[in-house]
Amino acid sequence: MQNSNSKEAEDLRIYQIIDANLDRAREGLRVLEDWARFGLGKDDYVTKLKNFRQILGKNHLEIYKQTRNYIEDQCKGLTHFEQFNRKTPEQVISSNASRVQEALRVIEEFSRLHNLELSKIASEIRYEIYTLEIDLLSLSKYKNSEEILKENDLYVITDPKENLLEIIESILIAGVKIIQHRFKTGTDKDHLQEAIQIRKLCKRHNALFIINDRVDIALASNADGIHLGQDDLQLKTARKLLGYSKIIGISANNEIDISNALKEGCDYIGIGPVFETATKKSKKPLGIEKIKTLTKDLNIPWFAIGGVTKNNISYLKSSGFIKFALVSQLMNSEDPKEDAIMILKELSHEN
Ligand code: TZP
Ligand code: MG
Repeated sequence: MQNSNSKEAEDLRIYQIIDANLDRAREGLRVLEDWARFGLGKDDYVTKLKNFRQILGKNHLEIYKQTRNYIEDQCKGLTHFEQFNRKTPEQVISSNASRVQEALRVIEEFSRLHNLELSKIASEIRYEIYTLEIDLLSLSKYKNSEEILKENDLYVITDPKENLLEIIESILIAGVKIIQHRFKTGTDKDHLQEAIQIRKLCKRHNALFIINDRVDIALASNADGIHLGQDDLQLKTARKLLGYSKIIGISANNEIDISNALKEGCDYIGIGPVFETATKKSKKPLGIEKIKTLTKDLNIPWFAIGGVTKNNISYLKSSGFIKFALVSQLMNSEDPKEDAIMILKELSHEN
């Protein structure tokens, strides 16, 4: 049987553990809260995280605080090399969410005997943090993709080519930041394999990778988003399957389709064909004036598509168009890198 002195000493050691872990959990929550606030501007998540911090603060009893230096902590100031590897906000979110989860688990275990209320609170918050971590990561990924779409005016779509990967690599080196994989013939197996390879190249160059038509291939290749035409899956179905971390783009060429796409929450629109194009012979060109009318109140990114070339892009720009999507100009180019550099220069904001 434990005598009363050793029981008291044990309690103090437990209180010290709880004290340290309440601090740890609250610090980690603060990191997540600040990212939700300044990084994402998500008030609902800020409120939730603040509330967790306050609940833990209220339960940080004086008896725990008084044990802070009860036993000298020999491990104080120890760091782990992984701490220095955290470069992106996503890494910071993941490691701080883990920090909170671990600290809460320790509190849950050690407070069970003498403070069941705190043990239950720690357990409840820990479960909420598992979901919240995924939400914050999805929101961060989505925000990053949204920014790439907003900041870049050239969107390149692929065509089947023997040396497709080479072409893509050279235009990524040139500075293209948005690639759509358009794969209309061939097997699903080849489709996915090619998508995975392009995805790797895009990731290396920090470029957005979008899949045309196929939500399953987008998921399997871990693409950043999907592009859907009017005959493809509906946006709301794609959203259900893809979740909120992925970009969804829509092809639209009339008022109704544009208005529906906006209502359903699409992230960008491809509008065209501007001119006649061999890549999509079946579609009647809209022409510049019609596109101007369709887009006059549009306040999400939209890309003019169809017959856009290095020779007409500055004219289109002077007509008020800002963003462009193109296939053949770069896919059939003798020198895709040089052409991409030239077009990007043409589209740069200094011009
Ligand atoms: N959607 C409308 S026009 C078009 C698509 C996919 C094809 C554009 O291809 P190109 O070669 O840039 O004219
Ligand atoms: Mg389609």
